[in-house]
Amino acid sequence: MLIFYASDHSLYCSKTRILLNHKGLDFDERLAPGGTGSDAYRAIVPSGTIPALVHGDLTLGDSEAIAEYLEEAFPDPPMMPTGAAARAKTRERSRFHDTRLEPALRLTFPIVKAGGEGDVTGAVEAIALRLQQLAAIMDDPLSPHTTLTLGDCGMPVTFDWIDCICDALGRPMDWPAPVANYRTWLNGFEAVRTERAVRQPIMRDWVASRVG
Ligand SMILES: N[C@@H](CCC(=O)N[C@@H](CS)C(=O)NCC(=O)O)C(=O)O
Repeated sequence: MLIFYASDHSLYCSKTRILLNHKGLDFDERLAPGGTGSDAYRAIVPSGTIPALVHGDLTLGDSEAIAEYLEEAFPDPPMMPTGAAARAKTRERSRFHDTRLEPALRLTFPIVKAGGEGDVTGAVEAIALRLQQLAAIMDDPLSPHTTLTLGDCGMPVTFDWIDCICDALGRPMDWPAPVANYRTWLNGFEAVRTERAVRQPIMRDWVASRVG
């Protein structure tokens, strides 16, 4: 049995949930006891972060480590392409999500918490730059485009958060066409559609309760 420590609104948890569901894995989803960072939770997961996975004797934090473990432990259906170049492009996409796109989105969180006050233009421009860069990264014949990969799982819910927050801040995102097309393609996967449908009302409530 897989134990999955997660929360309702964490986009890194959405990334892992999409992967678990796409692979058809059974898992027991739990909240971090005492909350993330608590002594109780750090006694289980030393980093104190979500998502985390427990599988038998193995305890893993970090969505990338979890994704790569699940791919090796449960290889069917495969979520990595064949060939060193395409596999590397998959990892590049995933790392770009975690180290570039999500941190740009994260700039908006304190603004939302402050009721819309702060450097809205700076944050929206930072996200727009990352989306343009993503479009360029994917415009490569070696970039995987056929089946859902580890590199894709973080994107759909992060994209929804971008729309939700940018709309609420009065600065709707102007999506680069390749990324808009990529979003449509991602939505062809049931695990993506299910996760988006569950998370959208949660993110809307979170934003609406702060930015009226
Ligand atoms: N790079 C990590 C990021 C995980 C992360 O930032 N998790 C947040 C929730 S979205 C968290 O646990 N924050 C609480 C804390 O850092 O104590 C991953 O991919 O798992």
